[in-house]
Amino acid sequence: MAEEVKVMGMWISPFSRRVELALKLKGVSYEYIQEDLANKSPLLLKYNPIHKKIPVLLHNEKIIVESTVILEYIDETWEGYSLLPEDPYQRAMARFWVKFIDEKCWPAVWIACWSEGKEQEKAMEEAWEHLRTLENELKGKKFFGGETIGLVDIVANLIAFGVGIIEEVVGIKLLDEEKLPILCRWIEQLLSCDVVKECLPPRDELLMFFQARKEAIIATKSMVYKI
Ligand SMILES: N[C@@H](CCC(=O)N[C@@H](CS)C(=O)NCC(=O)O)C(=O)O
Repeated sequence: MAEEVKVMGMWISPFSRRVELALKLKGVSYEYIQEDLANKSPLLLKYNPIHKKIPVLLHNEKIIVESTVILEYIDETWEGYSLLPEDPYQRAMARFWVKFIDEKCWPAVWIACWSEGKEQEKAMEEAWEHLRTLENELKGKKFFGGETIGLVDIVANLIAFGVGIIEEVVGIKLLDEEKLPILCRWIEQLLSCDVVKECLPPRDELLMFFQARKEAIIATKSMVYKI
């Protein structure tokens, strides 16, 4: 019987792009279901009643939520391309960097992008500190996964895909080639991979999305940190 693999996501979401990229690296065909987060579908609420968020992976009768949990499920379910290394210590280290990106680095980068004035200056310093930590981890390597894209690269798409465009919209420079040459070279290398290109949201649409977000923030004078 043919497998049923579906991804509920949103075109702009780096979290659902993670899942798509992992499935593509594994060579697994899937059906993509676009979710409207402004008007969440009964299916999303049924499949992810706790977080009510995308992405959701549907594999035959199984439902898996939370992107990093989904990535490990994908790695363990389908053979071939490996997202995590073989060695238990290296696997532990990859999971450490995944947590660092999601819990420390990305929140700091996001706040630096969308805050203003003194708060922004402070947030940018914090974001740089975390980005420099990632830069150090990349020293001597092409990807976080070594010679090939691994779990950490997939998770770090957050930084590679959208930050450059947000910088353009809000007029800041976090991913500065002089400050972070290794990280900037990693972004270039990652974004030039064909499989990654297939997962990139259209640049123009992303630019329009973030422009509209900026205007909404200005109009309502509210700083909404949620993506
Ligand atoms: N920790 C979650 C984060 C996913 C997430 O933030 N998804 C956003 C879209 S990018 C969402 O569904 N937001 C809906 C909401 O917050 O109500 C994961 O890694 O899957």
